[in-house]
Formats: sequence, C-alpha cells, structure tokens
Amino acid sequence: MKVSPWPPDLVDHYRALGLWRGETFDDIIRTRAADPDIATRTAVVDAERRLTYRELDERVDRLAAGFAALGIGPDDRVLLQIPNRVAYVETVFALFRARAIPVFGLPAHREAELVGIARSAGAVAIVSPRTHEGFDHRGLAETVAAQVDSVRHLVDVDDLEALFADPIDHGRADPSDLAFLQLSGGSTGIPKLIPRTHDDYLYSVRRSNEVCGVTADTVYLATLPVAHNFPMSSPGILGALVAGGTVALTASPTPSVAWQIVAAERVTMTGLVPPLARLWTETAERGTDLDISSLQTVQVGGARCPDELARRIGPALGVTLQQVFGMAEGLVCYTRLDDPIDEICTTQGRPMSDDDQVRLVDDDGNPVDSGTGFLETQGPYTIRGYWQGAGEGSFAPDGWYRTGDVVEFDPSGNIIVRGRGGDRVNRGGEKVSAEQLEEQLLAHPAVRDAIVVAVADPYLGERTCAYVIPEDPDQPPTLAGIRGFVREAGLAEWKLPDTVTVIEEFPETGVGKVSRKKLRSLLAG
Ligand code: AMP
Ligand code: DBH
Repeated sequence: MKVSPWPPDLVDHYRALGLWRGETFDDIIRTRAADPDIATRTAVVDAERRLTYRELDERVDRLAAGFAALGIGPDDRVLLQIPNRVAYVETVFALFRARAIPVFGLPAHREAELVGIARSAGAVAIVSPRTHEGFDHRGLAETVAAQVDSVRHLVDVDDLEALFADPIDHGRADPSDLAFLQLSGGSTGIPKLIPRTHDDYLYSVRRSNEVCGVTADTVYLATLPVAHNFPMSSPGILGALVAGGTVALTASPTPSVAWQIVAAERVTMTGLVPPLARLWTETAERGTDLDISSLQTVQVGGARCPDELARRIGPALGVTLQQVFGMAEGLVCYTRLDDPIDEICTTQGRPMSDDDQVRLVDDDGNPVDSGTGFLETQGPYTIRGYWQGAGEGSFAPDGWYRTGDVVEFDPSGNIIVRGRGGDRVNRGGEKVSAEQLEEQLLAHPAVRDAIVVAVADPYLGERTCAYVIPEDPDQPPTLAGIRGFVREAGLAEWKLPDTVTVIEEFPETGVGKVSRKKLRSLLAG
C-alpha cells in the first residue's frame, strides 16, 4: 500500500545517500535471529517472561501463520491496544511478518477513540487483553466491533498461543510501502492516522541509535506506554532491537515497580515524560534501596521539560540527560550526549538528521528570520500526508509538515520549544485536542458554549481548563458532572477537564465574530 510520496528528487537523494536502505521490519528480527552472536541474547523481557532473539523469531513465525489462518494478511489493518509486556513485541512483529499493518492504539483509549480509529483505518481485527488494571478491554473491543463493520476478529493478547500455526512463507513487504499506522496526539478529535514506511521509519531508528549511542549492550526500558512514538522509535524498543540489544518492559512507570526491572536487567537507558522524570528524580533524591546504577542515559520528551527539573535529573539519577522533542509525524530533535550541560538543560536539542530541513513561519505562513515562529519541517522520515488525505491544513502548499509548535533557535541551532498555537493542551506528554473536548462539552445539556484552554501546572506542565457558559446561570454544571459526562461519551481519562470555570460570556474582542482560536488565546492570557 503506497503512502503520500516524497518529491522524486528527494527520494533519489535519500536512497543515494543510503538513508533509505530497502530493509523491512521483518528483516530485522530474521537477521538478528540468524546471527550466532545475537541469536541467544535476550531480545525482550518483562516481569514474567524472557525471549531470546531466536525464541522471538520462532514465536513470531507461528503467530504470523496464525494470523494468516484467520485470513489476516497483506495490507490488512489490525488495531492494537496492548500494555507494556512481551506479547506486545511478539504481536507487532508477527503482523509485520504476515505483512499486515499494525495500528498503534493506546491502552488508555476508550470507545470514542477506538471506534474512530478502527473506522478510519478500516481495521479487520483488534488485539487487546481481556482485562487490564481492572478495565474490561474485551468488552470494549466487542463494543467497537459492534459499531465498525470491518472488524471481523477479536484476539486475546494473553492467549496468543491459541493462534499458533505451522510457519508459512508470507513473501516480503516492499520497504517503500506502508508499514504501520501511528497515531497523532492530535489537534482534532479522533487521532489522525500517520502512515509510516519501512524505509523512512527504519532510517529514523538507525539514526536515533547513532545519536543516542545505542549498541548491542544497550538495555532499553519501555517505561512509557510503548505504542507511543517516543518509546517505540526514539530510539525506543525498535532501536534496541535493531542494535541487537535488549528491550525490557515495565507494567508501571513508578519507581517502586520500574526500578526493580532496572536493577534485575541492568537497564542502561529509558525515556520519560517530564512529570515522571520529576517523580523519578525526587524519589532518587530522597534515597532508594533499589540499585539503579546501571542507568546511563535518561531521555525526557513529549512535553517541555522545565530547566529547573532538567538540571536535577542527571545528578539525582547518576545519568546523562538527553532532551527529546519529537512527533509521530516524523521530525525528532535530540540534545547530543556530549553537548555542554547548559544546552542539555535549557534546549530541546536539534534535528537528528543532516537531511532534516526546518523553517519558521508566522501566523500567515510568511518566513520568520529570527526570534520565535511556527516550526515547519520536511525530511527523510517526516510524512507528506496523513492516512487517506486527512488533515490537509497540516501541510504547507510545498508539502512541508506544519508542526504547530512555536519555537526559537539558540545560537548553536538548538530548538527551544515555547508553546503551541492553542489548539491543544499538552498534559504532561498526553495531548488533549481543544476542539474535541469543546465538542463534547457543547453536547452537555447544561452547557451553552465552551472554550478549552491550557493553564500552567507545576506538575503536568499544562492542565486542561474548560470555560463554560451555562444554559441556566442558576444551575451551572459542576466539574464532577462534566467529567462524568465526558467519560460516559467514551473519551480517554486524560482528556477530562481538570477544572471547569463558569462564566457569563466570553471576552469581547470588538471585531464581531472571532475564531475559537482567538478566544482560546484570550482566555489563556
Ligand atoms: P504527537 O502529535 O502526539 O506525536 O506529539 C508531538 C508533539 O508533542 C510535538 O509537536 C510537541 O508539541 C510536543 N512535544 C514533544 N516533545 C516535546 C518536548 N521535548 N518539548 C515540548 N513539546 C514537545
Ligand atoms: O511527543 C511525541 O510525540 C514524541 C516525543 C519524543 C515523539 O513522537 C518522539 C520523541 O519520537
């Protein structure tokens, strides 16, 4: 299945330079398992199970045959909702082997998101646990299947062996074709689907490995939900597997659980969002009995890391800090491990590839020569369009991706992230679409109008504030009532508003009809 193509001259350039190497994700596991130096090393481990590269490859073979026996094959989209555990890696690579297309849902997604994703992907199957953290995922999958005609199979990720079949030959995927659909944190309601190819994504993973010093000795801990682009590829679990290293997965990111795995597996590297980095730092500053001395690099990304916190992370955890500013659409920026400490602590790094191109524009799309502006980018691993042409406004007329982020450059070319245009709240790395939440609020019977804005929060960075005009000023809606209503509508828990402020009217702007964007920035101010 083809994706929106890069301009032909860029394609030639990326191939000629060897950035796109014509390799597939399935090749990765096959070649590692066939390499006598790597085959018997641990590929993936969690608190309950451990697989060597050879064992992983064998199980992937059987599971891929099982998917094929269900009629799941080339180009079929399969929606995943799998927590951090070994079975995640088995499932993803089995789908790659069967040449199906994984769609990376998150365990925290609920009915509204999953129905939207399954529908726009045209998913034929959902793979999820029966229950997880007390939530009935099987029930949710059944609800989704009842609403989305294309969904024909529900697979229990805790019983993959029930599918195992004798290995078959699935043929080989075209490396320039669609490999999977990643999800955008989204400025719109249902996450937009991001089509990534083997060629472009494997380049981003290999380049990440170079920049982050990932080798066969790396033990990478997936602390964040592993379907996120950051722990998946920057350099994440795929980086560790490409290097022949080890992927460890923790069911919980809290120090008491995650650090047991750090100690047991001698974890060398992980990636955190700022609120978790704060929790880890404060826990270490208080002192711990768990041995985390194997940790060498801790990355922080997904949301702006406060400079004050950045300065404490390295000393507290005994690691080199690396800031990461990335997006599932492509562009990833890193501070380099040997950068001056001031740059590491106060900037979000610079593009990882010499072939990443970045520019700043103003509100109207005109170039900005210095100071802050909206960041736009194109490059060897940044998409040229969403799945099936959605989100047209997200690309400039010449095809560059409009990140929506307001940034500036320091003298060394590092990016400092200043904020966004006000279309979403970045709640400690989990993004909330203002538009989606406003739509939900408007559906509430006691709400006449609503605007959602980000307000500063010492722990999360930003939290979600809903300004609400009630239908009846004598019976204004309550925070609990609104949260319950949005939860009932099937939205993930992180999208519920943190505060609700009831007001009589939105600020006057004097120019008649104003855009919601303008109103958001007025209210945020
Ligand atoms: P997503 O669409 O979910 O892939 O989220 C990507 C967005 O997360 C970026 O466009 C930024 O708005 C935000 N982001 C990621 N990393 C950072 C960071 N280190 N600092 C500030 N914002 C970040
Ligand atoms: O927030 C993100 O989406 C993100 C953060 C860091 C990302 O996609 C990435 C690195 O690759």
